[in-house]
Amino acid sequence: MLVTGGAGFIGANFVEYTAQRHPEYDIEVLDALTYAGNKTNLAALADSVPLYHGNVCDAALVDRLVRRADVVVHFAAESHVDNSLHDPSPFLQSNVVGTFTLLEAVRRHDRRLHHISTDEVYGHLPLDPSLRFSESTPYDPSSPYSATKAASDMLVRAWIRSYGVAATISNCANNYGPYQHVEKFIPRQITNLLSGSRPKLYGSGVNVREWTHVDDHNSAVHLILDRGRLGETYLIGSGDERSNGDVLGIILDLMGQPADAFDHVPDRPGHDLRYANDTTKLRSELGWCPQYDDLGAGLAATVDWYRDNSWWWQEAKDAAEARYRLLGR
Ligand code: NAD
Ligand code: TDX
Repeated sequence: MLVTGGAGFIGANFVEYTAQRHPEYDIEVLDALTYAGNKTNLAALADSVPLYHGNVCDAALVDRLVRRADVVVHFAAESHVDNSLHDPSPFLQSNVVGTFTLLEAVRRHDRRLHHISTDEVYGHLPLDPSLRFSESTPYDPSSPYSATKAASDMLVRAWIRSYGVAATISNCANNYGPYQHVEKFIPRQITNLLSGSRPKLYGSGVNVREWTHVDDHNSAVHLILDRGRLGETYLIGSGDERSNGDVLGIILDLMGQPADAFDHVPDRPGHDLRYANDTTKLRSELGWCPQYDDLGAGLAATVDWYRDNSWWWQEAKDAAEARYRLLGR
């Protein structure tokens, strides 16, 4: 199994999950080790999981690695909305050209591909809880990040239809858990508090996300690899929707801070109001069921992980906050 982006947040958790629960796979990782990739994420598996430091846009390297794999799981991407608003160009390269490069190698060597994507490709929803995205919701991306993920999904769909590539796609809701980069909402607030700064809430904090533990995302990916129908798209999400203000409230409480110990900062331009996925297809066809059904407990474990691993995030934190200062957030 070739895992692209396996040194990033979800990819590293996926490699660890696969090594522990699916020993039938020999795993190789291709990762460019951008600011978001960290080879220490795979240190415990260094003897059994080779890490190739390279770019998914490098056609010769990708060809070589895809040729000797049976299955490719494609996580590699630029993943942060705020960065895409500041400078979209690496998103076009890694997310669009990178997926194209991988698809061409998969097509040449007739390999099985699973493409990891996001529910952000569908745009956003009003706060009405009866409305959810489904696999047939029209694409309507808001940010440069989601536009490039939408483009990558469209390429995969076209390669399936035109060339018969053996691929599946999943679009997951927001993930949380260990190894998440400190630029993202939950780790940013936890590490702000651990370093004596105040959390930063965009706008009024009413925006809603469907928080899904990274291991639940990865269990869904394995079900799709094992039993998903080729050519199909599956939505993934826990069903646990919370406003950003509510999530921040839980973190403040867990960390022994008063409920008002945070700052409102200027809103993200084009900020999507709500994401929520109808996961009936994944649950009824493949029997998926999330194991992390208590966000408070999941967040408590995540707080402990960041508290115990400040060596892992300290340098990245300083760089991420310097980027946020440029954005005024
Ligand atoms: P991340 O930013 O933590 O990790 C991305 C990894 O990809 C890093 O290791 C980085 O070095 C690598 N990478 C980036 N560009 C590359 C390139 N050109 N060539 C090779 N490697 C490259 O991201 P993440 O949060 O782990 O997201 C992984 C995937 O899951 C992405 O495709 C993202 O769109 C998708 N996704 C993320 C979430 C979420 O909540 N984080 C939700 C749904 C879908
Ligand atoms: O400091 C912050 N304050 C804040 O209020 C940050 C960093 C974020 N926010 C808000 C913006 C969002 O409404 O929190 C919410 C979550 O923000 P992010 O962690 O940046 O995630 P989001 O923009 O929802 O996108 C995430 O989920 C879908 C991932 O980053 C994407 O890779 C994934 O596709």
